[in-house]
Amino acid sequence: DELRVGVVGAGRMGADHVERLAHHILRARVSAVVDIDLSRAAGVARKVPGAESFASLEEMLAADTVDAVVLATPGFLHEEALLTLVEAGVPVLCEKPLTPDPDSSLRVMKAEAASGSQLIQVGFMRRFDAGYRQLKRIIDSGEYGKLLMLHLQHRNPSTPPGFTNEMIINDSVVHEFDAVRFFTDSEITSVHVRIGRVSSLAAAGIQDPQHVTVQTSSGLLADVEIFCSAQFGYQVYAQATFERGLVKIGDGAELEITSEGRKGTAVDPGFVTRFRHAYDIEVQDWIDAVHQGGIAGPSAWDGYATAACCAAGVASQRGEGIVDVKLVPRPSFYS
Ligand code: ISE
Repeated sequence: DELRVGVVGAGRMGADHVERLAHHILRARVSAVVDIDLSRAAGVARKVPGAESFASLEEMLAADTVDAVVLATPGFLHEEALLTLVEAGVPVLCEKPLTPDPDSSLRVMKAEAASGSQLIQVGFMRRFDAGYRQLKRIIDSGEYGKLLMLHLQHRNPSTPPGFTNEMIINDSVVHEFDAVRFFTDSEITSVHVRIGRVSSLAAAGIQDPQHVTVQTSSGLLADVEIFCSAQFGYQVYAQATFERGLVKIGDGAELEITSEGRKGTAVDPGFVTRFRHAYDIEVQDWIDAVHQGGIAGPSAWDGYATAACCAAGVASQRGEGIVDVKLVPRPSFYS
């Protein structure tokens, strides 16, 4: 009883998910790889016995070779693909973001709710990271008292070609928006983005680093240093301040080496390695849930709510100061 999974988008994340599904995930196999660049799809599919390649989602669906889909195309292509998949009743693990803006996320949410079943899980993989889960458990247990503040740091070595200043919010800080919502079980009500000193090493048009402050409906303040041109490697840290203690996560380094007058640990090169285990758990839990007819993680509501935070963040980045996040009431379908 293996699920036949089609991976749509054969770029960095798509290819990584194909490799994961082929070698690390139980009760699933890759049956199709789709990319608008058919030779790229074929290049990835070739590594998996039995996987076919297609140049479009429609061609893959017409061939009737998939039970579920991992959507790993760029975010601006998600809405159309999600509407097609929901219409066809195909479960989908959609890489973040759900869609790039709240209006398109709302359209996707409405189509899903109308279909009557939760078909969409959004790929906020940090919720499956061991450190994130431990911190969430500590917050929920109350063992150090009430959570008072979150200090988050998110650093990438450099920005890929085509990365824009808005993508610092929409592509990168979107993870912190989801993390704050995950940790606090409350929605973000305002976002403030400030830009101070800019690195001379940032790509043209990128104002890096940026400082983001959010507040939640439960009053909590969280701040984020986002720095996408940090040069040295990849880091994602969180420090939680409680009434009676501090908890820090993110330094999952396994080896500390002392040699030649220095003591240190390796820095991850990027998110594919840093969150490898989180992606593995995310995909396995999703496959298991799809076998049972459901999802096992962030829903289209989480995709919509974070898209609304991003819209506020980009407005603030453009100089609008503290911008309120306005959400439609949460449909009972997502409660
Ligand atoms: C990228 O799209 C991701 O999702 C990574 O997790 C994040 O660290 C990076 O900043 C984004 O560009």
